[in-house]
Amino acid sequence: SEALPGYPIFTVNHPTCTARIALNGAHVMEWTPTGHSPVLYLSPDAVLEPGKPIRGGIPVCWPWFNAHPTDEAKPMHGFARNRPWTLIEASESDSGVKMAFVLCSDAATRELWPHEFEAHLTVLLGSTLEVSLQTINKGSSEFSIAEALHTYLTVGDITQVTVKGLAETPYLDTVGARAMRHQTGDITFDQEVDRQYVSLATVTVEDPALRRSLTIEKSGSATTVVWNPWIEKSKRLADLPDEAYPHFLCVEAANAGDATVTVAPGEAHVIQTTIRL
Ligand code: TA6
Repeated sequence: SEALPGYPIFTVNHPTCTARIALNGAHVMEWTPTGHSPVLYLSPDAVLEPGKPIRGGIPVCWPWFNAHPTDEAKPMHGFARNRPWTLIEASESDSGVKMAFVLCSDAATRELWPHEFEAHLTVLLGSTLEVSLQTINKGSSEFSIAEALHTYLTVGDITQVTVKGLAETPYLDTVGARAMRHQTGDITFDQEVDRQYVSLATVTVEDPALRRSLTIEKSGSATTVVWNPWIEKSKRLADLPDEAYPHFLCVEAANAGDATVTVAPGEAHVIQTTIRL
């Protein structure tokens, strides 16, 4: 792991890919399949400090998405991305590297969310990237979660990108006054986009500037969030350069909005995203 005192970062060097994963938030920071340029976007201004979310890679937004439903003082996107997880497995095969992390309820999490849980993040790093988040209810009453694997993808030029797979899909537009709208045709970008699509579908990101297409498959996810902050919002984000927005797009496997997931005692729920070139 990298020399950042008190902030372990695991570096993966495998014939199929290189990657970096921070213990803070079990956060996949970077993934670069061999022979390709980096697929995940990591802000050069990302803050790498315990307890802080990392701008880029795949933030684990859990057990709520965006602001806490009733208490604005609680952290945006839940607490999983701000907590130190525990590495419980790291293994290698010809196809890549598997790493598994766990976050268990404790006094600190109970302050924020009064439920007993285990959260398991499993990452398969190879020529494709597969990230699974399993929620286990270890308590005696059911609980509901909202969540997202908040993937930041590197793109060459957002103004040339086309997102396919969400045509004719309803979505919650959260830019300005929140409103339900209907997607006609492919998604293109000429302003801030922050949309929660009600969709189980596989999404393709066509990026002519980098001459590549990325395919984002999902399971256990009823929502696909598509976000680019554009100029004004980028200027309000201290950990993102103002001129960075043309070079990334978030396509997130999520359960957000009305698609919260209820987990009964002793039961488990899994959300997964797979990224392939
Ligand atoms: O995924 C889209 C979104 O909800 C945006 O509204 C924006 O807030 C983004 O997440 C980033 O949130 P963060 O707390 O990481 O700055």
